[in-house]
Amino acid sequence: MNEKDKNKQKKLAIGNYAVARGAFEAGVTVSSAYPGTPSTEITEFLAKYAEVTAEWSPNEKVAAEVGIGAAVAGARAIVAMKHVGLNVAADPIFTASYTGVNGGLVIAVADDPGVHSSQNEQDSRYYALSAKIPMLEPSDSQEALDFTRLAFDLSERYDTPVFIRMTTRVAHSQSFITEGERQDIPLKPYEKNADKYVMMPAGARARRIAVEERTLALQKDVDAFSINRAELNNTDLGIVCAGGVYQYVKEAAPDASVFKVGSVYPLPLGAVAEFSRRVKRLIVVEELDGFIENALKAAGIACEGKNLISPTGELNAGKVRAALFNAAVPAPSATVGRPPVLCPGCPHRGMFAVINKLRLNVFGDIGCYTLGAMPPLNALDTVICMGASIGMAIGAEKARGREFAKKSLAVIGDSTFVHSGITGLIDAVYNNLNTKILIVDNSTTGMTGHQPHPGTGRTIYDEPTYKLDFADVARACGVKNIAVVNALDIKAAEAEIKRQLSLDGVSLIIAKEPCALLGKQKRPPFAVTSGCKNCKACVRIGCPAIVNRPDAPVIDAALCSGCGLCARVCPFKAIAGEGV
Ligand SMILES: Cc1ncc(C[n+]2csc(CCOP(=O)(O)OP(=O)(O)O)c2C)c(N)n1
Repeated sequence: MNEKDKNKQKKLAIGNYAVARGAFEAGVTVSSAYPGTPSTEITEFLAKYAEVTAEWSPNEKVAAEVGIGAAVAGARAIVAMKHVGLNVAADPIFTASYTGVNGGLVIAVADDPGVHSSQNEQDSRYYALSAKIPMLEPSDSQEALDFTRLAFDLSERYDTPVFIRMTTRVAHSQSFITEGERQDIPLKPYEKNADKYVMMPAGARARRIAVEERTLALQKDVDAFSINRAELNNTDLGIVCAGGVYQYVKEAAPDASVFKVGSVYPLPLGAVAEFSRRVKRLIVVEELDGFIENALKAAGIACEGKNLISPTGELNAGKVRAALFNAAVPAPSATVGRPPVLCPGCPHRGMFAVINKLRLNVFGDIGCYTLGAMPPLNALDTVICMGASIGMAIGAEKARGREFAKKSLAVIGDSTFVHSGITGLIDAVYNNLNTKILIVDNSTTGMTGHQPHPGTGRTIYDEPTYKLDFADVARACGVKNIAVVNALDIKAAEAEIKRQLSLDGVSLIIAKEPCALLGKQKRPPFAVTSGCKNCKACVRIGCPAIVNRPDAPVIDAALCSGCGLCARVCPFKAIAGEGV
């Protein structure tokens, strides 16, 4: 094929598409995940292949178990999650390292340096080290495709799950890929093998030795993997790097010699040692912690790294240039920062207006409703991780007593309640507490782009399925005080929340109203009338459609979704529209 024909076959793709494509080409038949930025699209793309059965699982632990089960049953399987999802899935994954696989198993994990859309900036590479699971890190979309294919081969060759580590930039940046053919990988036989798959102490002790042997074998072979390569150039400076950082290094230091690490665990220590002997000065350029640097130093390879480069935040070519050559750090671009806000018409907004009016202690959770913590609502006291609202409300009640619970609320989204809220609810009932819980049910996983979940009654393929009823769940868990309110009818919701707070025992209030961006929620816009006294009550709900002019607020008709919340909070009935 000539160059022109080859170029014709190239297409632009984001890294996450390339991971999905690589898995497809590797013959994957099972894909499971819980959504999370920046990993979500991997599974959305995989669901488009007829040869793959994909699912949104209720959380990452279940997703990992589905993948492990599929691999043990002989299929090639891929599980995807964001970095914090790996915390949730860590339990099965650590032991799957012991059992090994049958069909290949790849776990794609996407880190978020710079905390663009997460609650922390943790570095997943430590999971590879700690669980003794190989981890490959691509630096662009073509590598994302190729490394994913390779990961399946390694998984089967070394009998281990394999991580693909993505970061926000690689996951969401577009670069050219050339697609290949799908491999025809027959299902491997299902074999009963309790010594390998039943991890009781005696069996686990034996498999623990197998893990060490596998790690030694990998460590021996990894220097020769072609994904680890030295690019010799000017030998005054040698740089070791991996993943997206490789692109920054090539731009910032085009003349330097570079060792590009493809497998961040195990690291190609022999090959890097060889490289280090050829260069005068060796610097590890890596985002987040000095993971590679520390490993090199432990192996006796002298290098620099975190003495020059911050362990916090996302790197870019400018920052790398500044660190390597003592250059000035380029000024950030002149774009005006826009803090995230709840959308116009978001049903969560009304609930926060009520919560603020009642002056409650609020244990928050993760989802669009986390934005209730932003001004002018400032309605959340805590946000830690998915599901934590209920557990933390329980802890606060234990610390401060039952009456404190009657002035407190755990606020949790519908997807988050399924993900990891139900066990907290059971805890509250089991321990005879007063915990008050508000599910803000907008019928979708809003934050990550509208994925369905078990409470929506739709699958990843938009097929109908059993719709989990949260009131039924609560009843089955032993909750006596259950109420369902309309999230837009804030007067009735306020009365019900007040009533529930006054009751003894656990309460679950479900505030229902679909996300304003779902389907056709748009109603005719509202408008401020001449009765406005400019009291700013409507401005305080923080709707982006309300423009705070000095003489009187104005509603931007192009942004207004017609939810009517502003009209409901207006004490002078000076906002007109339909239905209020
Ligand atoms: C362990 C973990 N997995 C995934 C995410 C990504 N994530 C943040 S919020 C969220 C769910 C939000 O859905 P929901 O609770 O229904 O609230 P909504 O955004 O719709 O208001 C997800 C998947 C995360 N932060 N942590």
